Amino acid sequence: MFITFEGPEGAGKTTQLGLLRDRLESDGWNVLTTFEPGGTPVGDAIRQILLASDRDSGPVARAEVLLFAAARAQLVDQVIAPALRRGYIVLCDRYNDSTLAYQVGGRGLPRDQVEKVTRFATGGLVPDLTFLLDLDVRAGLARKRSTTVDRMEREELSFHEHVRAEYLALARSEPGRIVVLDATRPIDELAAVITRRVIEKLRDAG
Ligand code: Z5A
Repeated sequence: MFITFEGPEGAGKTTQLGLLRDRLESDGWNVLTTFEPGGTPVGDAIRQILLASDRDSGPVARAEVLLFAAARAQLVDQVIAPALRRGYIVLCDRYNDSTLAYQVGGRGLPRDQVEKVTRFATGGLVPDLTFLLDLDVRAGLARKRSTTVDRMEREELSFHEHVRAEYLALARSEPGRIVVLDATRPIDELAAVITRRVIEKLRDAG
């Protein structure tokens, strides 16, 4: 089973992914966790280009999509697909929906073209379940601003508002896959809801 965590910066994706991994492992499941962009040597190098460069010297919007897609192709072929074949539950911090939210919603690139690129990168691998941790943009950035600020986080507030709106539109268009959660709820409450949904899904899958 392939499960992804999505949402704006500081929404609590990494926190919830770790809690779900611990719970599933304690129940005896084999779990593999990974993240984007990164998770492979090529992906980690691409991450440096994407997040470390400043606004002027960094990739243009079309190059940005292609770099995220290249990192994802490596991750799918070298990490995610092999783990799924071995019967692992794979938990991934960000995936295709991030590209649609940030590069279509935030950057304004054409949806049909970005969808084709992401489909090519993943070979059509779609998550079985996605948790979208939805959070007011200012609240998310405030949670993050105490640490190092990367190139995407330096974008205008309106960019992040568009990202959030795109995420919510995606969730409306795929209610069977994307579960929207209010990320202001306490960490343990969110973890309980997420665990319940995953256990239901595992039971449905037999
Ligand atoms: N990006 C893109 O543009 N296109 C793509 O295709 C992909 C990515 C794949 C990756 O950043 C950047 O790349 C990201 C999108 C873009 N842009 N930005 N900006 P990243 O991987 O370095 O980081 P991130 O994914 O944006 O965020 P994060 O740091 O991993 O945040 P998080 O995982 O959502 O949150 P967290 O680390 O679990 O928690 C943050 C803090 O909040 C921490 O102090 C927690 O203790 C606290 N927290 C967590 N949950 C709660 C609750 N429920 N209440 C209160 N406090 C909480």
